[in-house]
Amino acid sequence: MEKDTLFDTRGAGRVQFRFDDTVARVFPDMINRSVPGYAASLDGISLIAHQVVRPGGRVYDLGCTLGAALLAAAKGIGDRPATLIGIDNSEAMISRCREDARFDNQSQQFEFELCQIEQMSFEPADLVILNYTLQFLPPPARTPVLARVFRALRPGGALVLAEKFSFEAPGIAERMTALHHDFKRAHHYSDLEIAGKRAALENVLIAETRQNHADRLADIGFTDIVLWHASINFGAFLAFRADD
Ligand code: GEK
Repeated sequence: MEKDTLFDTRGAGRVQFRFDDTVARVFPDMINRSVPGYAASLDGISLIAHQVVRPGGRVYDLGCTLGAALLAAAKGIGDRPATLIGIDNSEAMISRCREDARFDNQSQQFEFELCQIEQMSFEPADLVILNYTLQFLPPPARTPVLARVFRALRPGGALVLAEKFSFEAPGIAERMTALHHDFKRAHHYSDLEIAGKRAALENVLIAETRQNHADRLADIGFTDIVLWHASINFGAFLAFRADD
């Protein structure tokens, strides 16, 4: 796995964060060292996929990057046939997925599409995953995307929504940011790298509070909304389209 050094001495030069080829090369290292609980969220996706994906079902991973969440879902689905579709608007990511041998020789069929999540149309689905992706969509686009996801889900189908969270109370926000930075230091990012990445993500990653997310999901019509995973200022919701 190539080590993420994008924000070391060259950090100041990277003005705005983009999911380009330099990020694609180091992505697994970057996300594991930057997102507390990332591996646990993938483990949870396996368990959830095991429960909700029926034989012949369909799974979407929106903002699939290198397809880690799809592989996790496939693990949970086991030998049931299913179609797993990865969507990303980064050419660097989708071309890597298409060449990745891990998506061959499985019971499931994998498809990768280069497109904007905001512009896609969905086929009926058992499970839709947004694993740390919604936070990169412009805020006004978020409700329409989630509403289309809801309509695409079959009754009993589920959404996994993992995000970075913001906090309204300034004291809590400060503490969570300090803990997150300590997490990164513990994973051998320097203060320069932490500051460089933070500046590059400004206005690119726009986090919302847990309450905002939960309220929006409920307004759209999701039921049994639960925060099933949390680690410092990151976490994941599970939400269902009720059975008819
Ligand atoms: C994982 N889910 O490893 N349309 C399509 N893709 C987009 C859009 C958009 N509008 N905006 C951002 N992306 C992955 C991790 S990373 C999260 C998800 C992170 C894509 C973007 O190109 C990137 O690949 C992904 O969303 C976000 O489980 O790096 O913190």
